[in-house]
Amino acid sequence: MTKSSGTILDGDSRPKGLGAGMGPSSGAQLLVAALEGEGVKRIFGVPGEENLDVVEALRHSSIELVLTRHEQAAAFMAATHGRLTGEAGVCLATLGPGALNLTTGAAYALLGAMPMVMITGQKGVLSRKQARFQIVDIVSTMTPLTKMAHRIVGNATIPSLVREAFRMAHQERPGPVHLELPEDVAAEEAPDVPLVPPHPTTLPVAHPAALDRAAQLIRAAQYPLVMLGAAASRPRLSAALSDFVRRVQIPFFNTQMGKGSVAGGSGLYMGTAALSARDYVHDCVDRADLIISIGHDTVEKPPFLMGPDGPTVLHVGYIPATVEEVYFPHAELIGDIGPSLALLAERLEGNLPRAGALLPLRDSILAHIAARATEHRYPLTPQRIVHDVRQVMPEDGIVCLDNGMYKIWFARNYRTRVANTLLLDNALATMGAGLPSAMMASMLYPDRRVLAVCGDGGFMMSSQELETAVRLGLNLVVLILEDNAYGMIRWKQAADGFADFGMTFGNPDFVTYASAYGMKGTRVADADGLAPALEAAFAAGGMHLVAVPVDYSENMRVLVEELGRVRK
Ligand SMILES: Cc1ncc(C[n+]2csc(CCOP(=O)(O)OP(=O)(O)O)c2C)c(N)n1
Ligand SMILES: [Mg+2]
Repeated sequence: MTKSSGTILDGDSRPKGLGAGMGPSSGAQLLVAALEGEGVKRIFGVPGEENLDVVEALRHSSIELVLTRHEQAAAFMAATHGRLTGEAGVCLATLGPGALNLTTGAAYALLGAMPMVMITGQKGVLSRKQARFQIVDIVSTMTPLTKMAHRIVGNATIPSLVREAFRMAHQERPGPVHLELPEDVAAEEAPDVPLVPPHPTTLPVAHPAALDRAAQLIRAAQYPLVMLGAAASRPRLSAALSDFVRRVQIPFFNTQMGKGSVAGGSGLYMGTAALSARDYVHDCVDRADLIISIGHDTVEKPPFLMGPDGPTVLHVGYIPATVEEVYFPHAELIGDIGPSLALLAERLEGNLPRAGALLPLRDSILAHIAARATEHRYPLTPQRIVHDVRQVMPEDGIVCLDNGMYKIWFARNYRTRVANTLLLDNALATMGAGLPSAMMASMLYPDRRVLAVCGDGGFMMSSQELETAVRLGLNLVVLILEDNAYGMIRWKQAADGFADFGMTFGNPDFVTYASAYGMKGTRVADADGLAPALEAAFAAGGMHLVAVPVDYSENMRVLVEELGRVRK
């Protein structure tokens, strides 16, 4: 057994990866070589002493180690890498406390179907020189939070396990996987085993019989409506999906996570279901006799509630629908969604006289949603904030939301014309992911405007990552909505008839807070100040924080009184 770091990998002169006929000589080096073989460019994380062999191998690799200030942020970033590119993001943590800090990120990726690979360290397994110090059964902890959780106990298995981990992470339905590499296994000499290279895969397309059945249902419908769900936002799908909608001309609405998946101003958008019932978009949902539900994933808060007398639902998905009390499709079209939809469009194009039967409802739905968007009030209304943000964001700009009351307003009111330009989490719906997800978007798309939108509660759950963002030299604007409260819960409390209790807090002066990180900060001081502040922040480049006071009395007025009931 040799501790290889510093002996074989001497200095910085070694070629990247496995070059120059020099095979990896430790488990850690073999792991890093396998990650390079998967095309990994960056690893996000917080190492511990149990990862030091891996860190040393990374030092000599082509992979960049991106330190974060909390493991949770590393996982949110890696998951968002997977969500935006379709390629698993990778994060790294040490044993026990470090690995436990990845768990919320694991759940975020599992519920959100985001491919991610988590690597954690562990004390030696061949001997126990530190008894049970810091030892937690992380593989068991990760098992219900991942598609696969595995301890590496022998270096010969590393190439196949890494390949299997990426295969599992990417395979529909995508998600997180976990590999634990104990420090003595990492340091142990690696046998001469070849890497397992990835190969291109092609998903099966829906069966002709299923396509015929689906086409028949759609042709028979008097009021057909398309619903685009979370899986409609898979990066590989956007062109095919837009093409399908253009060819069949059936109006569509989307779930929160399906937003933007049809490109451009199709004229067929009927709204976003941010609530489960009785929002304006449900005017058309309630009238539809057939809903073609593309990529719906029941991790999302239900976009409509199926009942015994509701419309027929045709589920189009990479995988079959999960049956729920509120979602039990009557027919399914399963297979690679893009090519399956192309075959379906062939059967339908030019042959659907009732395609646009629900379109007459469109203007009134969209007009209701756009109401009061420019109201001159201070603190600003949520509608005004959404409106002003849309004004300064180009079509390809990316808005990344944390979780709070404003998410409902952005989901309902923010119009998107490009896939994955409003990133929100309607699956785990965790606070704290907004800033890290925006950091990842900004790293991947440095030429696009990226805006994180956070409540004053959620922002403070990951605000330490401002240091990471400044250190990485990112261009990013962070908008904080200040109500000095956990506003969403305060709203629910009021809507449910409880007394106003226990939901308010104080805040730091966000402008001073920003300057402590070496970034610029602005506080919006009047009703017309938001758009110019955001514009100036983007124009200046670099990291910028904008704080805006928000008036949440609109929550009650619109979402409870106007829409006629309290929603769960
Ligand atoms: C990690 C986590 N803790 C608690 C919650 C429950 N929760 C949902 S929204 C919310 C309040 C969010 O407050 P803030 O970020 O200030 O946004 P606001 O609603 O005030 O705009 C809470 C506590 C959650 N979703 N995630
Ligand atoms: Mg708040």
